[in-house]
Parts: sequence; C-alpha cells; structure tokens
Amino acid sequence: MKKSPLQKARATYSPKLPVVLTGAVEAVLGKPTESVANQDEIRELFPNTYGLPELHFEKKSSAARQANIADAPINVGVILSGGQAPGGHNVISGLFDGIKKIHRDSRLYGFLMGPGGFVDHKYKELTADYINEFRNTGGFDIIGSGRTKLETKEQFDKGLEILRQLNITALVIIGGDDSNTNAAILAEYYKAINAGVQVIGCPKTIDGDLKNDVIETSFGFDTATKVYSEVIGNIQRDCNSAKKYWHFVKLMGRSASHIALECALQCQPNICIISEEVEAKNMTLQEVVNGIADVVAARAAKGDNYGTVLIPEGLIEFIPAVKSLIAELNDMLAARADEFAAVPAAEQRQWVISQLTPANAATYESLPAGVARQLTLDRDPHGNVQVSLIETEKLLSEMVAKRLKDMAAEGKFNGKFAAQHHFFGYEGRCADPSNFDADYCYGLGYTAANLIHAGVTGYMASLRKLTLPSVQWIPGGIPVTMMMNMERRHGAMKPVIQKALVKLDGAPFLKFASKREEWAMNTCYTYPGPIQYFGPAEVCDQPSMTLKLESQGL
Ligand code: FBP
Repeated sequence: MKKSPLQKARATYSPKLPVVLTGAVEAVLGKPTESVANQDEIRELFPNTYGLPELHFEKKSSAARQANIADAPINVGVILSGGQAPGGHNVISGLFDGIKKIHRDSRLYGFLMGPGGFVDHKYKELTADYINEFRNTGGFDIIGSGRTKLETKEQFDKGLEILRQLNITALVIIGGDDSNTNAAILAEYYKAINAGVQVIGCPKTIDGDLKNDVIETSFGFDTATKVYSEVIGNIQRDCNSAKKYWHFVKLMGRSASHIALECALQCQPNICIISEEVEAKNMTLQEVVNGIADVVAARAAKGDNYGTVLIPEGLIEFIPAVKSLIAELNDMLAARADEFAAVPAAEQRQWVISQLTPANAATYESLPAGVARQLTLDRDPHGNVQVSLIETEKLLSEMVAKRLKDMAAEGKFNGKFAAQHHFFGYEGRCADPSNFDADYCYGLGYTAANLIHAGVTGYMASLRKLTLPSVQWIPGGIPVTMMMNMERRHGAMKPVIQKALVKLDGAPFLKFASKREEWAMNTCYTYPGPIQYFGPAEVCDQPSMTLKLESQGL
C-alpha cells in the first residue's frame, strides 16, 4: 500500500499512555452502582450484572508487581459497531498491546464488518504486522464495521459457537449507545448461562452523545469536530471575502447537537441552531426559519448580505410537532411494516395520512413531500430515522428565502439573499485521529485489556480527567447498567443507555448563548485551521472546547 509522507510520519507516533497503565495495575473497586433511572426495571432485567461497582486502576505496589502477568494467554475478540469514528484503529492497537503485555501469547481476533461478522463467524486474526499498518490512522477498515443489531438469543448463541471454537474468553464491543446497550445485554446473557465469556464496551461515536458523569466523552468527537471546524473556518473566510453568500451548513450528529455546538464555539458563526433548545422552547419549524430570516434582515440593514448558519443534522426530530409525528410513525411502522410495504409507492403518502391521528396527520401534510416521505423510509437497524438523508440545510434556506420575500413586501427586508449549502459528516468520520483521540483511543483499548485481566464483565472502558495531559488520565471501568434507563423503542419499553443531549444549563451551551447575539450581528469568525499532529502542545494536544467547558469545576 503506497503511503503519503504524512502517513509515514504519523505511523511513528507513540500514543501517550496514562502513567498508571505503564506498569502492573490493580483494580480498586468503588461503591455498588444504580442505573440513572428506572432502577427496579433495570435490576430485574440484569440480575447478574446490575449494581456492580465502578472501578479504577492504580499502579501496583512494587512488592506485588509480578502478579500482573497472567498464567495463561487470553484470546480476545473485537467488534467495531456502527458509524466510523476517528481512533478505532488505536483502540484495537491498544487492546492488542495490552493483552500481549498481560501474556505474550495472547491472541486477538477481529470480527469482520461489525456484529454481523460475529454472528456469521467471519473473522480475522489480528497479528502485530497487520496491526502496525493501522496505528494512528483513521477509518475502521482494519476489520470493517456494520450496523447489524446484536439482540437475539439466537445471535448470542451463534456468536458463542465461534468464541468457543477460537477459545475466546472476552469480547470487546466498540460502539455507540445502542451497541453498548447490546453489549450489556450480551454480558448479562453470557453470565446467566455461565458461558465463561466477558464482554467489555468502548465509547465510540463522533456524535458525542455517549457521555455522562463517568464517561467524559466518546472517541472520535474531538477529531471530527476539528475537521468540520477547519472547513467551516475556510468557508467563513470565503464568505467574508466575497461577502455575497449565506452558507447553510448541516453537521452530522443524528440526534444531539454537540457537534454543531462545538463547531460554533470553535468558529463563531452568525447563527447556530441547537435542536435541544428548539425542543425546550417548543418551537415550530416556521419559528426557526423566522429567527434565521430576522438575522439575515438585520445584517442586510448594515449592508452585510452574507453569513453562516450551522444546522444540526437531528434538528427535524426535535421540533415538537415533528417529534410527535415520528414517534407515532415509529410505532405504526414497527407494527405494520408489511402492510405499509404493500401499499403502492404513489399511494403511501395518502395511506400514512389516513392512519395517523389528526394532529400528526396535519404536521405530516405540512412538510415538504420529500421530507415527509423520508420520515417513513430507511430506518437503521435500531429503528432510528436516518436523518442524515434529510436535506435540512436546503429545506431551511428555501423557507428563509420565502420568508424574506414576505418581509421585503412588508418593507422589512431590503437586501440580497443567495444561499450555498453544505453537509459535513462523512468528511470527518475517518480522519486520522487528533493527538487527543490517538491517545484516548489507545488508552481505552489498553484499559479494556486490563478490565479483561481483572475478570469483570458488563463494563465500559473509561479514562477520566481528560483535560489533563494524557499521561495523567485515570483508567478504569464503569458498569454499563449504571448508564441505563427505560425508553420506548419499536413500540415497546426497552433498557437503553441514556443518550446525552446538549444541556441547556451546561457550560458549553451557556458560553454559546452568551455570545451568539454578538456573533449574529458582527462578523467575529475564527479560523481554527487543520488538525496539527506535530508541534507545540497548545496547538496539537488541545481537547475539544466542549470537554474543557464541561470539565470546569470538576
Ligand atoms: P454512530 O452513532 O453509530 O457512531 O454513528 C453516528 C453517525 O455518524 C451519525 O452522525 C449519522 O447520522 C449516522 O452515523 C450516519 O449513518 P450511516 O453511516 O449509516 O450513513
């Protein structure tokens, strides 16, 4: 494989491992835990893995040093699940190095193309030479990823066959909230049947919504937002040079607006919509549009017929009326998928309208036909609407143009409005990890190896104190059941890891809210520039602003 000069140089980077992990460690157990909500239901569903204690690793005293080496090798399986996120290859490298340190004959097997490879027995042994090709690189191509939902007893039993065949006694699942939920269910099942297989999770997703009091961030968020911020900065320079376009930029993040918020903090655009605020204020789509149009008109009055608008991918689902519509559609389509599929495509719109309750039918009818149709199609295997396929940036700019026309007729807008559209998502998901993500991921993998050695199951690898230099991070494990609550999925209540949405009383949002009026009217763009891998720490090793602001006071 031909490598670019940067690829070659980057391959030599040694992730900075937390100092605790550089020698023999011991697991220090904390207090028993409770789930974040619905404790009785979750306890009943996870009788073997509920209430486990948090744990963290400390360096072993010198007297006990030798004992960290296992008597026998450990065979471990690893799965990459869901959307790509920068750093996945380093999790696998860290896991590999970690289990080799514990016993040099340990082996690592990667299941191919996500959980599907586990069920279908498609795997590859990951050797040192093979792994070396992928260190510090972006992407998940080392073994591939997939969105097969691992949830049935048949799948678990089928997977167990291959684990037994390869003598694998621990499985590491690298995924987002849904995949880690399923990892917890698998851990519970294997424990219940005494399968002798540990299951460990790792927090992955560029969306940044798998985090809580104990998991400070998911990996990939840092790099992806830096890539998007670079490009938004470039667009803002262009915008400020030509002074003739309004740029509507949609940013990935299926549900939460963390990515848009982080990019806003980095780039200081004129407008950034935060879905969680739209929901809290019970805003309609038209009110969101009016808000944008007001800023366009106010800037035009100063002679500034240009600007930037950041739009979170998940916005449409947070508009309360649309949210209620999607909830009804989810339940209806889950229960009557075959009936819906049998309706000819040309008649599906009318069929859906006739089946919905009046308020939701009215909302459905009011949406542009393309958007409405999208809401009935293409759910991912977890039942989520694929919001990345909805062109919200175009929808909003078209509605803003219409609104400005009305305002012009009323004498409230006297300017020009020309829009450009962008969607940034896939551009950042496979970027070479920033130093933060390279270190974080390698450390997570290494921590997972130590959790396996500690004999636990149903835990997620964790590193804490992430705004300190990476050598000072604190490795440990968090019982996954601790992050769970009950939510409605596919028409039924299910135990799931609680998704972290943007908190409107949290430091990142408050910082943004305190600045946005100034950013709207004045041109205060910042230009973060590309990720730097080599150079001074203040340029290369900075964590996201979200993480920094959230950690204040910790
Ligand atoms: P995960 O939650 O699996 O990490 O994926 C996140 C994400 O990148 C979202 O931001 C986006 O909506 C979705 O994946 C796109 O999915 P796909 O890769 O299937 O197009």
